[in-house]
Amino acid sequence: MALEREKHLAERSLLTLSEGELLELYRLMSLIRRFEDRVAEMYTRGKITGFCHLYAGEEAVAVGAIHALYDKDYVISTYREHGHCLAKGASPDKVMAELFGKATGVSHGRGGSMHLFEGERRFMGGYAIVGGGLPLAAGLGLSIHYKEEPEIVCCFFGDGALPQGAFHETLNLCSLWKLPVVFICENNFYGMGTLTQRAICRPELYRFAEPYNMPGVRVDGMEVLEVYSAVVEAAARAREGHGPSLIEAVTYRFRGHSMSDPGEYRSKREERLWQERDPIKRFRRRLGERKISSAVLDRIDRDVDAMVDDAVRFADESPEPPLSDLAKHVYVD
Ligand SMILES: Cc1ncc(C[n+]2csc(CCOP(=O)(O)OP(=O)(O)O)c2C)c(N)n1
Ligand SMILES: [Mg+2]
Repeated sequence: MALEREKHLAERSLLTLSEGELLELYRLMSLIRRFEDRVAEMYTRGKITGFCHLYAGEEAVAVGAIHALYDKDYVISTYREHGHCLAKGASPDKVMAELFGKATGVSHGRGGSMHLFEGERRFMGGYAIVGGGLPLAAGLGLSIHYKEEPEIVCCFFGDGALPQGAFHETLNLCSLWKLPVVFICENNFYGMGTLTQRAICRPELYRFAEPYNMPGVRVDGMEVLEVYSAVVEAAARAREGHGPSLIEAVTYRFRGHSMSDPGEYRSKREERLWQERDPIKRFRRRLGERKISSAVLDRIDRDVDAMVDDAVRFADESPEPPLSDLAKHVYVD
């Protein structure tokens, strides 16, 4: 599925990344999976309400891509953004507290699941409007370009954003002005219950890069190192002033579109086939090739479990935002 060159680069990353970095990639994917599992549980128990879209199955995309960035680079995402926010280094305590609507949350309890924002980590938000992050990414890129700063922007969006005018306008302008943006389309084959091929006129989404005069590649979004390698290249290109790139990461969400979607439009067989490609299990096997033992990985899983337990406790015990703060943190001062 992915282009041969991307596979080759991923092989090289397995050899060249340090053991510490490989373990960090594993830790973050494990953290996101366990975090999302607990979010589902807390939602069912009524601790989290409102719209809530989980990222389980897609962890390799956020983790691989964000590992290829510097801390100061910007990330902007969609309403399925818990994973991106955690991969960008936000505290699980503060993300969970946001989902609980508590004052200690990353958005002070004002945003909830779809509107995480962590300015200090340069995580520039989740957005409920499909395609809503794309023009904002162009704005961030323009600001960096104007101020001659060294950072870049990494913009995640779903396949559902491709037919939007905002996608086309943004790619055109970013290419024309050579803005430092890496566009990552998370193609999980569905926009809510609609198959991509029923909504978009061509199946190879990365080829939408061509009319906008930028490189486009497709990577296996269930292989963290493939995503990482592709973003390393695209980020270098953006940073050197050569403009944006489009990366299509082919992936799959393991749960329904949102917590209220039983996902009846997908066959059990299809779901099982993708479960077999679970990015975390696959990466465990790859780490075996680097002689990293499963005992080490099991220990990471246990540490992550404890961290997520702490996050739930922190969120549960945190205060609600007081009524006196109702108008605070809503607009920038
Ligand atoms: C402009 C706009 N139109 C419609 C919706 C309703 N809506 C919410 S999610 C969604 C599907 C988006 O799918 P995709 O971009 O593939 O992201 P995924 O959920 O698969 O991660 C739609 C149509 C919306 N939020 N915004
Ligand atoms: Mg989709």
